[in-house]
Amino acid sequence: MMSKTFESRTNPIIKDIYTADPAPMVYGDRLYLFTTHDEDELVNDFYTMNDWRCFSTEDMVHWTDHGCIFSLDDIEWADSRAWAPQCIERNGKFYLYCPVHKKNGGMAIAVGVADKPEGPYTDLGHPLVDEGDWNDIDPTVFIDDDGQAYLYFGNPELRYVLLNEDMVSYNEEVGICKIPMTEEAFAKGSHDTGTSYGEGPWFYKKDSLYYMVYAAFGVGKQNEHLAYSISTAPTGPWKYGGVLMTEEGGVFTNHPGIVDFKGHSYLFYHTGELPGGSLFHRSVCVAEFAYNADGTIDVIGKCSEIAEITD
Ligand code: FUB
Repeated sequence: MMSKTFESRTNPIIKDIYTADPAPMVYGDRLYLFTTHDEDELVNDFYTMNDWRCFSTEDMVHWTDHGCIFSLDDIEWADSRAWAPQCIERNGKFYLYCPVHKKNGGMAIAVGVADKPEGPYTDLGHPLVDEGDWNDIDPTVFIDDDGQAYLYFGNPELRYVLLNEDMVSYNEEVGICKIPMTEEAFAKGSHDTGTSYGEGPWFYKKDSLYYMVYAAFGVGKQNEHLAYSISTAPTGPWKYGGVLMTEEGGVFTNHPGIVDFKGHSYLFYHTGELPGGSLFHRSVCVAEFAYNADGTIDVIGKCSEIAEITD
């Protein structure tokens, strides 16, 4: 698809298709927003998601729609569920980590590689993470100051691997590490581990603190809220930080993506707010927020207006 431009001063940002699972990435003077894509027509009344999309902006209001940048058609071993991705740059290459359903069953994490943020992405040819279970979804990637790259993922358990310098393999000696799913780390909740951690982790570092933001299940709640945990080390121990966005007014899922861009801090999330919206027809939104002096974050409200960056 040829790219096209549009202006959006209100949430949801993208109004002509349903998008979910936002994953922002700053590269140069642009913010790139990777999303999943909820198809209009559902198959088996379930998430019907075939490709990944990319949008970019210099000011949060004027966007370029780069269209489909990677799809199930590009992954020979996958057949459905083009779920929540994240992209990162290393040594001039771009790596897009994507959960997919394998033709022979179960979920696994694919990697697309490209020379530009907006692709096109080429599949590695095999899964990067494939444990043969259903936990291998929602990858989040981060390169620490010492060059070590981490790929966290998982529902209902939070797990990680240490990526090698090539970003398309991981340290097999260390293997796949399981984070202890404790109430100290993720609060009491109603998901399978007994904690609130659900899925959609978003891992990053700000100043000297590591943050794990995620979709969470509160006790007695139907929909996901967003919560966060913090640590002074990249592999924990994690300490529960609090609720980031409540479930009120949302759809069953929510999914965080956090980034600093031109001096502003943003939380990307999704809702069912577009006309025709539903749990399977979601839309990506953004809210600006500020950190407290000690690194904690107060509850962030869903918002309608998007301010243009003019400074
Ligand atoms: O969009 C499909 C799945 O729903 C994602 O992988 C989860 O994070 C949830 O948003």
